[in-house]
Amino acid sequence: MFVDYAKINVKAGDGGNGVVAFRREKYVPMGGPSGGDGGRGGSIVIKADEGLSTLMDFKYRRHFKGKRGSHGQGKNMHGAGGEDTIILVPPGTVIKDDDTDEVIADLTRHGQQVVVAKGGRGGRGNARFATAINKAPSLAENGEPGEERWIRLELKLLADIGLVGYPNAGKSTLISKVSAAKPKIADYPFTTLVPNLGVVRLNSGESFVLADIPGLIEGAHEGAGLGHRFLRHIERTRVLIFVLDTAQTENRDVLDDYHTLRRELEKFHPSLASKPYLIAANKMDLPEARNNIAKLQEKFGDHLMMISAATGKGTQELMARAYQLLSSIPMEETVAGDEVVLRKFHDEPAFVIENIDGVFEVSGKRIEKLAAMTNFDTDEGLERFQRIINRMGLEDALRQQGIQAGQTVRIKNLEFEYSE
Ligand SMILES: Nc1nc2c(ncn2[C@@H]2O[C@H](COP(=O)(O)OP(=O)(O)OP(=O)(O)O)[C@@H](O)[C@H]2O)c(=O)[nH]1
Ligand SMILES: [Mg+2]
Repeated sequence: MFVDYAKINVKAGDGGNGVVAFRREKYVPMGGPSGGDGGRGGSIVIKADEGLSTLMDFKYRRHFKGKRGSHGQGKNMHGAGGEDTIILVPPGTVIKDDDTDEVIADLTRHGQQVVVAKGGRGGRGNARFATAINKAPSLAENGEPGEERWIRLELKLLADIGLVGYPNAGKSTLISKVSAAKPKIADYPFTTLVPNLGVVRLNSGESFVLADIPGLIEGAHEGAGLGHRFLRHIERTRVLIFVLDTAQTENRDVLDDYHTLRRELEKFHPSLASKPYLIAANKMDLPEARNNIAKLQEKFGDHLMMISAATGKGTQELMARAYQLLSSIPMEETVAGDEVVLRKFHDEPAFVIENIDGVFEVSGKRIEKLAAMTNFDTDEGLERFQRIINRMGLEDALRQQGIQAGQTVRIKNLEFEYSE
């Protein structure tokens, strides 16, 4: 089964909690703080692996949860970090944030990888909060929650040359003649339902990858037929071959076919229409084809190659020409390095306040994270929380919104009563 799209949820591991502990030593009634830090949570990493060719695995598994870090322990022992979770995808997979549509990474080569959800850092143990004034703090942080988001995986095949044409034009017949690919061939439209790739080896020893996609019809860019779903698989090709039914076995006009194909490419993405191309005038073994030669020659001149995919006549020459064209175009590097590819962060406000029927709801990643990391069981935890939110400017902002003593402030599942 060929699957080229998936939507998955990734949740990195939470950091382990820091702990409160004190040294116990002989003859020392009250030792210093010795609570260790929690370990970092495991991140979720996506990595390209050439052993894969589809996103089929994600049809059945849509949630990925990272390992959490261990909690800290007494005697200054830090918790162990959670191991990263590695998700393998085929090279050619584009990863997008489902909320923002932003491209997180474009993994084109084997081994490239990107962190899609970062593990939370471990909470600090009380040993880290000791100061000259407070030598025995009973304050420790909880671990930071791991990042979570929905992401989309879109596979765009990595082929050098793409075949485009109407249904029944002979694309699959052609790829089966010039490569080892064995697609289904039949004289009804939309025989090909998913893209086929074939490796073409020229007599000269060179080779390239050819892609055969389902036939295009008018309106394909809007989803007519099957075209739309598969047009993105030729986005990365560097040369196109328009395969035309020169014999017009379906009584259309051969030049109309060509203009429709071009228009569909253009509307799907202008970059498709501007790729270097050749015209393969197919089905030249049929007598009807001869009537159309003159006008094709007039229109395309040098771009035109006459072939019969059925008998193989002219197909080797077409491949050699296509390769020549391909090698004259510089390789476009889509990504630079080998490791982490691209990762964007937004500068978000620390919090947003909404007044819902007199309850002041405070949300925002930073403040929610702080709340999750605070251990409210101790007075010191609560005090520190208040100190930090005031530094963020929360109290001022609440006052600006007209909060009165006795009203409720809610942060996620925590509620506080406001007092001056
Ligand atoms: N006479 C003749 N028939 C051909 C030639 N090439 C393909 N055909 C026939 O045309 C019909 C369609 O061929 P396919 O290769 O399946 O066409 P396609 O372009 O892949 O079609 P879709 O997958 O539907 O888009 C089949 O019956 C082929 O045998 C040719 O050069 N000459
Ligand atoms: Mg086909």
